[in-house]
This record gives sequence, structure tokens and C-alpha cells, in this order.
Amino acid sequence: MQSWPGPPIPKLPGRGLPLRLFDSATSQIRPTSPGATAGMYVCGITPYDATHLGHAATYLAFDLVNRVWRDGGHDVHLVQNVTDIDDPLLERAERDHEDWMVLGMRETALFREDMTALRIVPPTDYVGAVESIDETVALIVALLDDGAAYRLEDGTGDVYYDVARSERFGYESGLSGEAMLGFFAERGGDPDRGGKRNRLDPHLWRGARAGEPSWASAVGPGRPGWHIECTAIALNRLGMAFDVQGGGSDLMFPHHEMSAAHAESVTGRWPFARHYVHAGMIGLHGAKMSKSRGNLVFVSRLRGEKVDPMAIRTALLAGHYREDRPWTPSLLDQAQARLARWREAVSLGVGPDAGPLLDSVRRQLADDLDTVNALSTVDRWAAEALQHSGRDTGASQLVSDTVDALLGIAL
Ligand code: 5CA
Ligand code: ZN
Repeated sequence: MQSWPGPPIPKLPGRGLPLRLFDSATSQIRPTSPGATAGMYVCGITPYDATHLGHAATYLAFDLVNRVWRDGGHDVHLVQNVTDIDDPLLERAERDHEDWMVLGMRETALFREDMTALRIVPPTDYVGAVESIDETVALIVALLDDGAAYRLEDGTGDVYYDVARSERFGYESGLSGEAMLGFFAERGGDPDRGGKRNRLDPHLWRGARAGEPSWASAVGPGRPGWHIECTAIALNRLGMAFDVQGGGSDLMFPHHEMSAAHAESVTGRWPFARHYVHAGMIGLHGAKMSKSRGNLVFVSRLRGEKVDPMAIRTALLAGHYREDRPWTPSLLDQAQARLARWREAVSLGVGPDAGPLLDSVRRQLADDLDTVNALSTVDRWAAEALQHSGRDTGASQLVSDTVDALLGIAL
């Protein structure tokens, strides 16, 4: 799939610090330890509606991972999918009497525009579920051959994964069996489907149904399941043990647990990813912002109202990525005021030495992306500059470059 244009990233003097991130599998902040090229898979959108601020916040968090690694001297191989075939897309298309493919293409195009406006570094590989059906089927065949997958005997052609065949099943989320069942039922699973070996078994392939799109394949006509799609796209581009598997916290179970289990069963190796990293949920009016609830603030809507995308970016980075947090219009007002102060300060052309600011922002971001304190660091420099307390003529440029390269905010 076509990705989107990348923003220029200024090169900063010296080198960034190794990035430490909270890993859901171990419930610890641990150092990431990429080689020359860091590998990251960030789950992409299901394009049945426009990008809301919750999506944006999650993609911003992983954009900072990308930027901090680059500043640390690594290349970054970022892979992202588009779930351009799945139940929610088909349901919305049917509701609106629209072609599911046209709907998916339109919302994906809008997502690209939103990501471009927010200055999110694009993925190296941007891959749709539909265009990767062959690779997904190849994995399902391997799982069937291995006995880790099975066909339901009810003539539907549905294929399921046997979670009992995963030695470490549950390690990624660390949830109790009961909690797993709850999330499984809530998030696209079918615990009560008859004929399954285990209630938590997720489907890998949905046999063709009348009125639903389907593709001919080695496992029969049908369409791919959700978790195996991400397994195939990640595994074939990053291999096993890539550095970070990322998404919002609602993907921790079952999605990331299942994707990891599938990959580990197919390859006989462990782990799928070295870190499983999850962003908190952005809420609106007391509930998680979600397409199914409809309590949404769209990035494109704000752009249409001529809101500066850098203010949206600044507003979302004003909270810590792991915290569930509400969106309020005052966040945007505060971000606009903050940006105005920063812009005024760098426009003076002189200010206090910015070397300590660069060191601080690097240290703060390397510590599990502490944007709250990183933004305060820039506030302090701006306040001093506005009091005319420094005469360093190179400081403004270094502050702009730091804020641009590490926080992705263009002043
Ligand atoms: N296509 C799948 C992943 S393979 C999917 O979950 N798509 S999505 O469009 O529903 O979500 C895209 C990303 O946004 C996911 O990482 C999801 O966890 C995240 N997300 C969804 N809602 C919110 C929210 N309210 N706050 C923060 N992140 C969110
Ligand atoms: Zn995914």
C-alpha cells in the first residue's frame, strides 16, 4: 500500500540515549536494545471511520519511539497494517449502503492525510490485509500442518487456532483466564461457538458466506482472521524477536497475545516481540473514544476547523502515553497557548544556552517517553528566553531542531 510523505527530521548534535519502555509482558520499564536497525510493528487502523484523537495519540506515542531510536543512531524499520477487510468494515458498509472497498480506501486516504498533517514518520512497509492474503494463508496452512490449527466440522470452512498448543499462552497480557474470556467476548472473539477445542480459540480463516467478500485459497474460499493478519505481515518483514510490538491498550488481549502465539507456534521460536508496548485510551465524556460508541473527535474535523495540527500534537503529548486520559477542548487551548509562547521565544533569535535543554529532553524521552516533563523543559527555556535572560545566538535553532526531531513539533 502507498504510505504517506515523511516529514524532514533535523539531525541533532551528539547522540540520543538508549530508550527504556514499559513492557506489558513483564510489567516493567526495560531498555530496548535494537541493533543497527530497530524493528517495530504498530497495528494500523480498521478503515471504517475517520481517525479520531485516540488513534492519533497512539500513533504519536510510537512516532516518538521511532524518533528517539533514530536520534540514538538506529535506522528504524517500521511496519504497519491496514485491516481493510474485517467485520466492522463490512457492517458499516452495509449500514451506509456503500461498497466496503470504497469505504476502506476513502478512510485510509483520510488517515494518510491526518498522519501527514501530524508529522508522523511513515512506516517503511504499509501493508493491507487484502494484499497480504497469500502470506496469511501460508501461515494458516503451516499451522494446520502442525496441528496447531483445525477446521470446524460444521461445513462453514472456518479454521481456528488451538490456544492450548501455545506453550506460553497468556505471557503477553498476564491476564487471568476469566479476564481473558471477558475481553475475548468483548473484542471480536466467539467463546460460545460450538465445535471449538477451547473457548479462547480465535478464528484464523472465515469460510465464505453468502453476501460476504471471499477469496479462493489453499484453505478454501473465505477471508482472513484479524490476529493472523498482523502475525503474517510482521513476521514476513521483521522476523521473530523484533524490538517493539505496539498499539493501544485495547489490543493487549486478545489481539497481541494471539498474534504472538500464532507466530511462536509457526516458527517454534520465542518471543514474537521483545517489548509489547501499549498506549492508554483517550476518552471523551467519560468513556473511551471509540468508533463503535460514536463519541469521537476527528483529526480531520479539527483540521477542517483550521486547528493547527501542531497544537493537536502538542495537546496529546501533554499527557503521558500510558495514561488513560480524557480529551477536553481546554487541552487544545492550553496547547495553542504553549506553542505560541515557544514560537515567540524562538523568534527572538537569542536565548539561554539550549545544550542543557537537549540533554534534558533526551533523558526524559528515553525514560518511557516522559513527554510531560519534556514539554515542561521547553516551557522553562521559553520562559527564560522571553525574559531576555540569555544571549546565545545558536539557541533558538537548537531548540526548534530538538522540538522538531524528538517531539515532531514544527515551530
Ligand atoms: N486494525 C486494528 C489493529 S490491527 C485496530 O485496532 N484498528 S482501530 O482502528 O480500531 O485502532 C487503531 C489503533 O488505535 C489501535 O492501536 C487502537 O488500540 C488505537 N485506539 C483505538 N481507540 C483508541 C483510544 N480511544 N485511545 C487511544 N488509542 C486508541
Ligand atoms: Zn494488529
